[in-house]
Amino acid sequence: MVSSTRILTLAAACCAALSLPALAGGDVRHFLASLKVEALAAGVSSRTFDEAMSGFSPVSRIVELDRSQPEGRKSFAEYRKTLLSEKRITQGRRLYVEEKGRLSAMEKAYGVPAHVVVALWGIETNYGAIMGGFSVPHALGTLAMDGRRPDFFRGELVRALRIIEHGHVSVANMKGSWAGAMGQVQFMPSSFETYAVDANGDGRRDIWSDRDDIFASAANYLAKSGWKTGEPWGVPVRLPAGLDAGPLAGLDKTLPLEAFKEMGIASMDGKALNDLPAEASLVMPDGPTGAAFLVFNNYRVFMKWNRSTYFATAVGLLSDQIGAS
Ligand SMILES: [Ca+2]
Repeated sequence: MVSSTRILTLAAACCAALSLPALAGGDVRHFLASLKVEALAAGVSSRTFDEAMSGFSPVSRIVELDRSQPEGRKSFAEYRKTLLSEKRITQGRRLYVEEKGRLSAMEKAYGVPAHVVVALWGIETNYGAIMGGFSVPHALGTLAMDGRRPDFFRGELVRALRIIEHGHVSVANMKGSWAGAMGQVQFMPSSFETYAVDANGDGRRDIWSDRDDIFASAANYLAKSGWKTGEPWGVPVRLPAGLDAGPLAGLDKTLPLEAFKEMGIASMDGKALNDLPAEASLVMPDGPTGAAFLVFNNYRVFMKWNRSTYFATAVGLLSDQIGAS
């Protein structure tokens, strides 16, 4: 049965979408005309533009999703349970072994460990299974017309068209999330232009279907964002009873590891924290009563990929599970 609240929500969503000036045909034509001038100036051919934007009108589902942001009602404990399922861990371990050849080449080239790249791939798209089924140009066009950060999304759209122009992907295969994140590593077009790599030398940077390119592109992103080879992302820790962790927690506070050790903070099995980077921050995604982690430089690198402690911690924990296999 559909509740009345649900009906009201649907009605609100429907009318919010319909009230968009973007949905008026004349505005779409005007938008496309001015966008085309910009795209052509950025090196996109008229043919590519017409093919990619053919039949474009703002996608009301995307407007709805965009307006229901921000997420984050879930606790980290719940998020972790979903993302670090047994199935995802097992599959990650299997792929880590199966893809040893490609992953070793990637490790050698970028200094980023294989288990970290496999974990990112697993968290982003469940190892390529869920890339999002939206046309990236149409999704970005919708967000560019929708008023929230129009310049950002318009710039991303022009880049998306340029990626097609350069032959990295066809219009039909340029699929991604509703927010325009593309392929198996969910790069925005600007990240693609900066970090995507053609690792197998076929002239295309194919983050949609080529695992050489997918692994190398993810590793290149991390390497260029300051990854320190040989350092861990972080470590789950146990706090001593009675420690008031609230004022210590947060990425804005960095302390010598020794200071945390002196407070009695230890590894989960109660052992001393040795062989770790000299500076750390304490992260407690669910607040002072939840799980605690001491994190290092490479955790901040995860956060350059996605500015969420939930995301960064989940990638780190999954990488530990995969690496321990
Ligand atoms: Ca390639």
